[in-house]
Amino acid sequence: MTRLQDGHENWREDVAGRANVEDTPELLAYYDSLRGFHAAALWTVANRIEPWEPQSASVPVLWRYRDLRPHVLRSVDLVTPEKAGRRVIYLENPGRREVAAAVGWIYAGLQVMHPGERASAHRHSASAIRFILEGEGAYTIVDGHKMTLGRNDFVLTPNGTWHEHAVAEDGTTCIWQDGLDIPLVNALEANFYEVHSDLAQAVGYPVDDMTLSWGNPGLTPADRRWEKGYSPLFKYEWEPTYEALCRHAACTDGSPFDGVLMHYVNPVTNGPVMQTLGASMQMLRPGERTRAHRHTGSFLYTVARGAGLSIINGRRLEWAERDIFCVPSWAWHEHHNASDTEDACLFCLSDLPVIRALGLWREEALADNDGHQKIG
Ligand code: GTQ
Repeated sequence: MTRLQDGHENWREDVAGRANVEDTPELLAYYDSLRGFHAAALWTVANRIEPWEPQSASVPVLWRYRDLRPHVLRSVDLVTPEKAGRRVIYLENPGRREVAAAVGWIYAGLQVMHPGERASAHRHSASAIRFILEGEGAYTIVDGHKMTLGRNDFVLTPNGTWHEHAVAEDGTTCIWQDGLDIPLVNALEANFYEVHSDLAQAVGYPVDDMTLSWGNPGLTPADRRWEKGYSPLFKYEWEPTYEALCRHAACTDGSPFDGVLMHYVNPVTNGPVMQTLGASMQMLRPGERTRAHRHTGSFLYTVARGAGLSIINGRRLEWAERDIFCVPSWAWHEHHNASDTEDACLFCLSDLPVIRALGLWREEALADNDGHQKIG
């Protein structure tokens, strides 16, 4: 297939059924006159706006925690949460700078807080998943429910809920990963933002009540109803997650592409934790090397445990615990646990609920080279 690019926005393709109109002085004058009426000829852009397959602007990136951490900590000396609103260093994908995305339409940042610090309460149309990377004493209040958070736990702050983050006086410096659908909600031009009138919420329920009530495997509370579009289980803890992975691993070979992969769910619907963002945890057993596949949806991985490497569109990224990396939509990817004795666990944040709800899911296995990519 030949793809010719003429001087301006004319992506010609010499393929039957695709646009292939040569520029002539007459046509160029015609395009100019259309522009005067805020209109244009489809055949000048058709091949670009309807590519044969997804063309992600995002590139595979590895954010090494040991490189970023000192810079994140330095922000504590430079700005206060009061002045900054949120003291966050965000992950900027070189292909997604204008929309402040880490990958696709997903925003992610590292937020740091010292013991006794508290960020103001607010709410917005964007939804968030906050995954704890380090420190003790972090908590988040979501619509009056206080959720305490430890390493590898995460908390939901769904679309429209009041939320604020803090670290207890007797805690330690905490760093967590914020993952939000901000770029998506902005792309849909539907983002509202409100600061709480008191800058803080009252805690209206017993601490951790949502997880205590809704987080019991196979049991649902008889005295509660829940009809919202997101999970009532605001907090998902690491220990039961890891236990579930080990239990499942004991009776499955797992997937050749994903190893042992489990999705976090809304216990009421068994569907994703929120309408726009999904979360999963994936275990790669000692020495496990997955086969390459690609699918739609944007994925941000955080290394919850272990070390290894991933090959993403032929690029080799070596990761260690706490590192973050992304797999853009339709990018080939395969993962390899570097250890022959320890498992590795990858926390994964994605826009899968959107992709699935809109009927846009597609998946393909790599057929060549025993299902492995060539590097370079
Ligand atoms: O805590 O709601 O990293 O609104 C960026 C935007 C966190 C939050 C971020 C936000 C938040």
